[in-house]
Amino acid sequence: MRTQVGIIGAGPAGLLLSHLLARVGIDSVVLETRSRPYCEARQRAGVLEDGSVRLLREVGLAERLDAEGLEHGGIYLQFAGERHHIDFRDLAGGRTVTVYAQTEVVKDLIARRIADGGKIEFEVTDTAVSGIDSDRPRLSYTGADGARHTLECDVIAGCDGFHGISRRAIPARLCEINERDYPYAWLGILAAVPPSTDELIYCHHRDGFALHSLRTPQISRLYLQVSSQEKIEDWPDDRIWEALGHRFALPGWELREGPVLEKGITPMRSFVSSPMRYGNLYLAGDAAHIVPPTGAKGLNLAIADVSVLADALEALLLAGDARLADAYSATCLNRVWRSTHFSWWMTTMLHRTPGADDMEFALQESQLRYVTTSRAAATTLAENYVGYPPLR
Ligand code: RFL
Ligand code: PHB
Repeated sequence: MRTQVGIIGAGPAGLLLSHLLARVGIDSVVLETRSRPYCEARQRAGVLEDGSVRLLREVGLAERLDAEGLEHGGIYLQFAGERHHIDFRDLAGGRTVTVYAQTEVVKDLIARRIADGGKIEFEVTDTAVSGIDSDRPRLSYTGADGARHTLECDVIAGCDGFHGISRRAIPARLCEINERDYPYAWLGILAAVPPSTDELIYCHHRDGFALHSLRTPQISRLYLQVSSQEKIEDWPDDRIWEALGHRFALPGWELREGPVLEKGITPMRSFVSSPMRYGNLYLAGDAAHIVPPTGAKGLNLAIADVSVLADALEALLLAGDARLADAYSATCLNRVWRSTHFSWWMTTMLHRTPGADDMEFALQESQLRYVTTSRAAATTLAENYVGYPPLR
């Protein structure tokens, strides 16, 4: 079998890339280890940058996003028993973010690829890449039918997330890895209760960070900082609501509680592997980089990478022009490092490091006070949060 672009992974990066390529007449096949229902239900990100929304709109993927997404013009920062609003519209030239869950982005992408006759193979196993330093790279895998297949490609896109196989196909001696594990994790819940806030609340507290996000007018998404060793079995719903209520407490404001639909613990990590290309293998999204979720950047970086990659592959495969492909890694890494810094900055400003002294707490409060009282500092947060220059 042959295709122009073999794509590993049906997450947001792989699916969007396959859609962008199809629009300019480039054929691709997407291979995915999980089932379609699993991909569509995996709870993850919730915030789309202004540029991500514009891109999805421009390429005809925003019908449900425009109908159901919730546009937010700011966030709240809570610390020292006070809640302050950061007004993105005012500070970032009218730009906003949109709350629309990654589950919905993935559902929209899969439905559209299938409606357009796109090829996605779910439930494959033993995906392997070979010949990436030749002009005939190959992808082999065992299909859901149990048979072994080989796909001959012009290029391969590794969109298989942090635990995928594609990054490891690049010779280790050529990779520069920068990485940091944080000594805490997020316990996240999805709850059947209307949000107690109109915009996200990022909360600094002596017991640790908390975040109030949302999914729909009926469904809330909340996170608590917990230790990295914490087990979800030790967190019955009552204990979670009590900790959330305590951290978010503010006179005259109440946290509404409701049935917990889902809960899980996510580790916090910064990771950048460069370069993002080797021969005819291009990495995109979490396969190349991970940010801690405090800056709401991971999904947006995946979208930005494949937007750059689609343009590069269009020039390369349709016009034989390799300039954008040669610049791919450097172009993406610029944004990746900006997001990596912003995510690290938000994370270290808002979380309690286990064992840290009062000095850390006082420095964080001082930084938060500065961000909420200086227009220059607030603008820095706002323009990073809504995202960097337009993607197209
Ligand atoms: P994904 O979504 O991990 O998709 C990779 C896909 O590849 C498949 N795969 C393979 N397929 C074939 N062969 C193999 N060998 C394979 N190995 C793996 C996997 O099954 C999967 O389907 O990566 P992608 O597309 O790069 O997308 C990245 C985003 O998912 C991620 O960055 C965000 O979810 C991060 N993130 C957030 N990002 C934001 O922009 N805003 C947010 O508000 C936000 N909140 C979050 C987050 C991530 C979180 N967790 C759980 C890590 C909140 C949380 C709690
Ligand atoms: C989410 O809604 O899941 C979410 C929102 C903002 C973040 C991280 C996660 O910074």
